[in-house]
Amino acid sequence: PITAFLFDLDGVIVDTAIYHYQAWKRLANELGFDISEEFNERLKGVSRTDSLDIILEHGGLTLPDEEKTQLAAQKNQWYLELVSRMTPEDILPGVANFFSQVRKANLLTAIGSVSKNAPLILERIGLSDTFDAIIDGTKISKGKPDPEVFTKGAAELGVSPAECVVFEDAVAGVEAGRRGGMFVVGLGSPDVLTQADLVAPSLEHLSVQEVLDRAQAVS
Ligand code: G16
Ligand code: MG
Repeated sequence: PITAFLFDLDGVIVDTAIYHYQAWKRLANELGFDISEEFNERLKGVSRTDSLDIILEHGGLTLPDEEKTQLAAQKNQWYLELVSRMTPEDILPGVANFFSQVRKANLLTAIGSVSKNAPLILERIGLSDTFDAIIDGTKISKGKPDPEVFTKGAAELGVSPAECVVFEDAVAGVEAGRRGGMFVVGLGSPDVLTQADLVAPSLEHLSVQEVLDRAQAVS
């Protein structure tokens, strides 16, 4: 049976994806090129250093590690300026309602985010005490699409991967959940999240029962 739900943070519970995009775009612009929203899909769920590598390659730049460290720090500073203004009102539509269904169903919950800023964001939006486990960028060595962030979440909850459902908005995150042996709900466009077991536009468009029925049908 399904006993646990593992949630990505950025793009699933809050729309920090837009802030990441704004900060990376600003960095690219300073380096003399631009990134599009379509290009940005490749950065979702990908670690800070891997994202920078993808952006630099896109701009045709090769830089020494020292400079890359500096650029990543600059991006994070801009990103934190945007994040520091967040409040519980930034929680995405449908999340509160979905979580109250999750509680009624007695499911275990975890956050699976590769962001090192995940605890700060959870604090800003008032959800620090909502989850049974929080796996963030400081607890993992491999970012998505590696399954580590979700397999660690399952381990910390004391459940097997087959008992878990992953909720993800990113191509890399969907792949991570699938590689971890979990049922994956993609939140976004079915044209983008082609590997997901089930796709909905957002948590607002899903009920817990519907997810459990679909996940249990394949297990
Ligand atoms: C998030 C974002 C990524 C970001 C990564 C690292 O992952 O989707 O765009 O690059 O975290 O974040 P930070 O620079 O804050 O450590 P997730 O797993 O929450 O979607
Ligand atoms: Mg995400």
